[in-house]
Amino acid sequence: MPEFFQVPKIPFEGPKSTNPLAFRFYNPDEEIEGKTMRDHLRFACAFWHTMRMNGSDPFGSATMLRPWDDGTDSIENARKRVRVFFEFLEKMSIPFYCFHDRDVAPEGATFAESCKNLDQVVEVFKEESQRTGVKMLWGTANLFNHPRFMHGAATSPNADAFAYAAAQVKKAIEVTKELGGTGYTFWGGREGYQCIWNTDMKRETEHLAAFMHMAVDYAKKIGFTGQFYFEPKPKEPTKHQYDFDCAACINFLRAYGLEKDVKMNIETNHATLAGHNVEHELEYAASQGFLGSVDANAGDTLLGWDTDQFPTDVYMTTKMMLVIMKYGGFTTGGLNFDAKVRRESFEPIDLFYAHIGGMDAFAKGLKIAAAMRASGELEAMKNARYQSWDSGIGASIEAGKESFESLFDYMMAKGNADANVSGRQELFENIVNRYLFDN
Ligand code: XUL
Ligand code: CO
Repeated sequence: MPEFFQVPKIPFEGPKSTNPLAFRFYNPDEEIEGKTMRDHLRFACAFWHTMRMNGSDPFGSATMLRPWDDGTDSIENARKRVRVFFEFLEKMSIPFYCFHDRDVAPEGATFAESCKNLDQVVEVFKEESQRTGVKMLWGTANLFNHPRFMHGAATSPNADAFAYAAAQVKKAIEVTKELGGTGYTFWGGREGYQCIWNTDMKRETEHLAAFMHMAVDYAKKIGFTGQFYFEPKPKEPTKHQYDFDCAACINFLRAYGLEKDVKMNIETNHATLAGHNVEHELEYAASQGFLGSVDANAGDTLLGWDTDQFPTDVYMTTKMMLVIMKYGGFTTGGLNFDAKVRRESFEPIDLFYAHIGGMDAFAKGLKIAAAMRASGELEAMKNARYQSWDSGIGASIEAGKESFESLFDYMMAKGNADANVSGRQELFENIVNRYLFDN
């Protein structure tokens, strides 16, 4: 088989290496807390970005040099892209991949033709997955590109758009099952609205719930045991997305009885668009029992849209790994690079630099987080802030033994609350930096 990239398999060379095509920290077999880095991080590559982004933006046309791609929508070209993709995954030691149905296979003139196109490409995924051992992390359906979804899919005022989307997701779940995928993601796409005057919000959210129930029911029927994920994003493309953030999504899942079947897929750049940090979203979801998977990327601090950049900030990856490890790590989920190279980074080799950077940033974050966990220093300082809850009145409140009346009597007798203790934020931050510098 021809090689599409003139790049050798990326080796691990250790922290002293200056080879730009080597890992300095990502050493897949290295064990941390009794588990390999590969299993902690469960990296996945996003087909839509790595294989399909052509560098166009609203002001400029395509820039990417992709010599293997003939630029057509033919099935042959689509099948070839899959071979190229797996060569990349193998060379990068990335164990998982994700795709939308329409990234991998062209839309046909009819729904039946689209399904047939997809089957022809899935055939190659199956072959390549068997050859390389690289597996599907999660599948999904593109319910936002085609004009039929201009008003949304499950939340469209057009019942036929809903029906088309349902048919498409049925097929996408089948394909995910066929490829042994361990998850299926719902990202809202256009599930939201632009204008309250023409929108029946209640009806639309009920339709979205009905849609997800149909997906869960069908998965059970065919024995698809993968985890469903809901991916929050507050805006873009619509002004008000119904899946704004983890809190909104979890409320939606609980309100409509989906909380047992759907967890969260949390994306860094979506968190920042919602005015949160990703660690906030991770902690919120995980503490409520909804941590599923992560779309690992980064936004630009000065830009207010979804720039989907590769994550390189070790401070951020450390915070992310701390939450993920605190809640026992990934089961079905992983770190999917929902990230694209910049329009100006148009050569194939930039795909390698980008993924190496992201993987090393997370490997380093994992190591720092493990060192923090091993010493327990920060955890102990945090726990000390809450020591008033460990005994006396605090322990009694936590045990459910107190009421407003008993606390009224308690304070009447005591006269005043105990003095507060400093939060020591700056000290915490300095200690965090010590771990960053020393590990
Ligand atoms: C869009 C986005 C999607 C989902 C999958 O912002 O993140 O690519 O991850 O549909
Ligand atoms: Co995403």
